[in-house]
Amino acid sequence: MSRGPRRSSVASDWIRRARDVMPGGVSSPVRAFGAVGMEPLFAARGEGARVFDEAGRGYLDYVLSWGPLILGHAAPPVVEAVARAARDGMSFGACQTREVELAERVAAWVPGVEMVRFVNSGTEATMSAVRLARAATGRDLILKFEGCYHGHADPFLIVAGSGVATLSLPDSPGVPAATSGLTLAVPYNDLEAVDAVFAEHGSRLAAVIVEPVAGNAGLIPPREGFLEGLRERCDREGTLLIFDEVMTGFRVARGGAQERYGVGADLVTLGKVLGAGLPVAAYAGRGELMRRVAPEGDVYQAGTLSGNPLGMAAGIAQLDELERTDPFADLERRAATLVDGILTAASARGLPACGTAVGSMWGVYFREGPVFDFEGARRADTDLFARYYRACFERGVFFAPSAFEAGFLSTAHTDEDIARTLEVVGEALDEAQAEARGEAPDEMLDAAPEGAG
Ligand code: KE4
Repeated sequence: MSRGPRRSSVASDWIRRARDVMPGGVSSPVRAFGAVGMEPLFAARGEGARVFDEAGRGYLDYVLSWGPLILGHAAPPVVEAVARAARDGMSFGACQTREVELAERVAAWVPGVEMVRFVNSGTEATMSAVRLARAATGRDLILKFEGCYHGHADPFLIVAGSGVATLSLPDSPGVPAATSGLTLAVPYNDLEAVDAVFAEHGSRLAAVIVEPVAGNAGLIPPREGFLEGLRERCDREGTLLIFDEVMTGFRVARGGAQERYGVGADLVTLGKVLGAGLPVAAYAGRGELMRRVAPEGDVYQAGTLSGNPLGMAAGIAQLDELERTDPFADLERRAATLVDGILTAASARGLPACGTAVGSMWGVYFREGPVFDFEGARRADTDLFARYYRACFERGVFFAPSAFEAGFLSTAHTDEDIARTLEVVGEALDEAQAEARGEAPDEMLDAAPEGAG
């Protein structure tokens, strides 16, 4: 298959203008494409499994807004629901029935959830859950895992994953030692390291916060017994277990990781799929804990746009469509087909690679497997990844522009899309190997801008 056309000069002009008025030209660092040495994509519109740039080129999209778009771009039920809600008003700063309807759906879908508080981002959800855990236990320390990313609030920027890892940032400047000193971090999947923390600090630990499937260091599933082990240790010490399901919620199973692995958390944070692309997130749990939150309780947390009517409408529409179609098994099958195909393509070229799919989240590392923690993820070949990434993108496949991110899949991705993607992956690996041998890629063909994906 021919390579896609050269990036348009239109994009370069927008990137220059963006960088004049926005740090790095982006609203979030992971969008900058820095780790893959490219100018960022400017998305003009999306349709099903594809996103289109400002020159009208289409790309098969496996980023899907970093997870929210499980039905694909501009899914009709979601768009119609949001349009209807918008015609009734953009925001009220008052109660409205849609909040109740979405909260009831979350309580029905997510194991162990009796009450929900909506917020506007995953970061807000995790920082509020930690505040609640500290209030409920009267303790200050939290334990997180290296490579896990729980948003950009100060307590979490400790050996974090996602953009922090992508940019090889140290623990971010601006986080006071007094704050970072309250967060402990140990390797993911390492219960011995957890035991050491509990032995020394157990009585001061308010919460263990974990991504039940680590999706911000590539994709690292929990080892057998890891999540159960966290549950046991938290029960023993009176520490609360927070599952950060912003990424796994409504994606690794209908009821998220709690359902998939049969391990109950005390608090769950949710986002992404919950808002279908609008800024909706939540923290949730059993009533006895959640009733501590103001105004019923004394733990303060608030938000001007929390429970926004458009976001609520989007979330209801997306969850109702997932309820109607129950696509989870089919999504997992397709994600597994994609990963197996990438691993087969790498192996056929003598390239070490490992990876897996959990539900419709997936990840591949260019290194011998398996990968159990962040240290292992960081030993993947990021140079090969960058060459492979650029070659895939030029052929119309948009993966996350970092080796430290999970990929996603939507119900809009067809078997033909997966097959086309695997064709591109093979060509991209050939090109990446040729470049590594010092053979310049052949000139990009200036195909018509009808869209490469
Ligand atoms: P936000 O504050 O970005 O809405 O959510 C933070 C967050 C919390 N918990 C988990 C498990 C998450 O994955 C995230 C955000 N994920 C990243 C991508 N890996 C968002 C992309 C970005 O930073 O732009």
